[in-house]
Amino acid sequence: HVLTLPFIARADQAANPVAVKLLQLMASKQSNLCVAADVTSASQLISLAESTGPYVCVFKTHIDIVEDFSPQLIQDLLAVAQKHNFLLMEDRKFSDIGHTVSLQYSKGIHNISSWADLVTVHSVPGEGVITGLKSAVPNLQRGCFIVIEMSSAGNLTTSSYITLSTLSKWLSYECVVTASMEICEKHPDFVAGVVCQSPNIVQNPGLVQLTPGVSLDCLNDGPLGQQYHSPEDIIMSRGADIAVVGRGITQATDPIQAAQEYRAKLWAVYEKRVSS
Ligand code: 5BU
Repeated sequence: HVLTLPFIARADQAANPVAVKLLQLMASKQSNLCVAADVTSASQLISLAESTGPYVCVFKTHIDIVEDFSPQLIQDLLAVAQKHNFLLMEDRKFSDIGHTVSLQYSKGIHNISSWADLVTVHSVPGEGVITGLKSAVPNLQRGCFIVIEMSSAGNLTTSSYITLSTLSKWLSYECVVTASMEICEKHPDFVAGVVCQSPNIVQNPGLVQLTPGVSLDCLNDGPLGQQYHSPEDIIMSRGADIAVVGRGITQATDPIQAAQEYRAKLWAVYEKRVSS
């Protein structure tokens, strides 16, 4: 079963080269922590990468929120990623037609494809969104994560609370999951994994499950809609391979200590999972 297979064994079964590298580095670094670096200045971004870098497998950015963005920031980010051995994920959630996403990926001031090992993409536009992204990076080792379920309250991708009266909602949800997984299977060279909240969506051991909405202290962020779960819940019950932690680390009094604590707790639950 996927959930009890160690990351290192799954690396042999991954088809996307970034997924192979990711699973190997998770095993060697003993980290299944991704920090969500939702900060708005270049200096904050670099200092967060420097301080949390030793404890993370993936450093996730929203590069379009950085107010003083410059190409130098990317050079600095790449240097820190190399120094601390983590991958860069731009959480762009591409969601347009293939031609447009290929431009959004490889053009503009952020030139995402030139530096981000991984990007996120919505499956809503259909397969063309993947073909479009792929066409922009014919000679680069890049990968994507397909967003299948979101963590926010009231999102339209949930199958929870199934009753007879919500059967049609459930059926349409099942179709979205199935169709999204079909896209994954059709593009194994480019798809590294999925972003979701439930176990059993990922059946292929070569795909990685990334799950946001993790906090040791909070249950939600009020009207903004985020919903949090504990490391135990996210790794054991929800099937996450990698847990995404943003404010739990970035807004902690001591982000280094918080990153160490989240890494240790998340890794301990993973070890429990594979030994069960
Ligand atoms: P937080 O501070 O731990 O709530 O940040 C969560 C991060 O994960 C943030 O960067 C979001 O963009 C990202 N995210 C999410 O929270 N929920 C989702 O379903 C997806 C991404 Br997809």
